[in-house]
Amino acid sequence: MDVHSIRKDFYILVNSDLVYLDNAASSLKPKPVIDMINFYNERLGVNVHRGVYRLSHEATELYEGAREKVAKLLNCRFEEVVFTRGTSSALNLVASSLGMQIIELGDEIITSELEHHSSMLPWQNVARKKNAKLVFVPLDEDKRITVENFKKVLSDKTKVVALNYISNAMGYITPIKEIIRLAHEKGAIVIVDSAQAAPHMPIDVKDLDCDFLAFSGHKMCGPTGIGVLYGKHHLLQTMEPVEFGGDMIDTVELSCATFKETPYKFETGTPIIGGAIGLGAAIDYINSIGYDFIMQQDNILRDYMLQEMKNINGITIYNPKTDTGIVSFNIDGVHPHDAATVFDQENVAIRAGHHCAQPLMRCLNQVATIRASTYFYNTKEDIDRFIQAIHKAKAFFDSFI
Ligand code: 7TS
Repeated sequence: MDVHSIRKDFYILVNSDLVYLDNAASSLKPKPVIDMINFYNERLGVNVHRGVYRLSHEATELYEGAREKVAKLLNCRFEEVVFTRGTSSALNLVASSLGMQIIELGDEIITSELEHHSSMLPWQNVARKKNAKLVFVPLDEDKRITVENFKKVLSDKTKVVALNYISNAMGYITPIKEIIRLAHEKGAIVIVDSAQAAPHMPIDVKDLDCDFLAFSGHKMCGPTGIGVLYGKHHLLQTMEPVEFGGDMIDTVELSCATFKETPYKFETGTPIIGGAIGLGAAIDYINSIGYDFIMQQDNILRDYMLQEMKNINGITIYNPKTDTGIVSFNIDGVHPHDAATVFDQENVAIRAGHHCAQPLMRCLNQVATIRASTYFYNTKEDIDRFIQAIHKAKAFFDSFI
């Protein structure tokens, strides 16, 4: 696999000198995905599940075909794939539906300070409404979730465990399989936030044995506005819908209604048709690249980036032992948002901020960090330009001292 030929699929990479290192926020979108979304809009453009005419039948086949692609990607059943707007809405769906049904006074919900807000806040809400307790896995000295520390908070009161698979701010891979095994011994339900994992590593939900898992299309070469909630079939069946209206019903009386089977009872109204079809194309694209290549690129670029960054005095790296291509750092004495303006002048796109992980920022004693995050289309030359931008930012702000 040749990175330079892969880059030709990305308009911005060919037609500008952009160094794109904000992949943890969103990936770039390749031409085959854009073509497929255009195909739906231009050639079909109609609603699904109204299959009396040919166009609608074709759109339905593509929409449901995308669900099949997701099922194959995750190694689950077709009925276990619910399309959502993204990871956030998938995680909210589990909490608002299952969470509100099963959590009772005094129950414990385990999460961590390493979570993206989307993995933590839906459970904060459930805990507040049900007088349950949120319990946080103590992070180790590197701010990692470990099995050992998870055991310290797991108890007979644990009903739900909501954790990330890969941290968006630190790039750590959570030892989730062992955590799931231990949680199941206590009868707890485990929800895995895989927003950062799905783009970068193969996921087998049968092997993990997770109860729920969520990810977004836009971080893995797909469009914005589409995501997936995987749920074990028997659990999805027990869950009540949280949105009511078109498309999700069987029969409607004036004072009651019955609902379709999962996943359709959770996909209210006209679904995210173009989004799902685009996600299907993104899965095909990722499969054509291959997770082996993606992980190899992440490792090569991570090692090179860290090696080069360690040679620079006056920067603090918060996750020098990152497992992925996500590196969080600050230039000593410079606010990350100020530094970000210099990166932008160099046409190097990184993210400066709290990364929707304010509790983690507090653990790091920072208000924000600069985060560089790679994907398979990045090159060592990109990292060189990024390193130069750090030097420029340092020189610029040093001149004020
Ligand atoms: N969980 C993790 C681990 C994430 O990284 C993100 C998005 C989400 C959940 C929410 O996904 P969404 O598609 O619903 O927004 N993370 C980031 C980020 O790190 N920078 O911008 C978005």
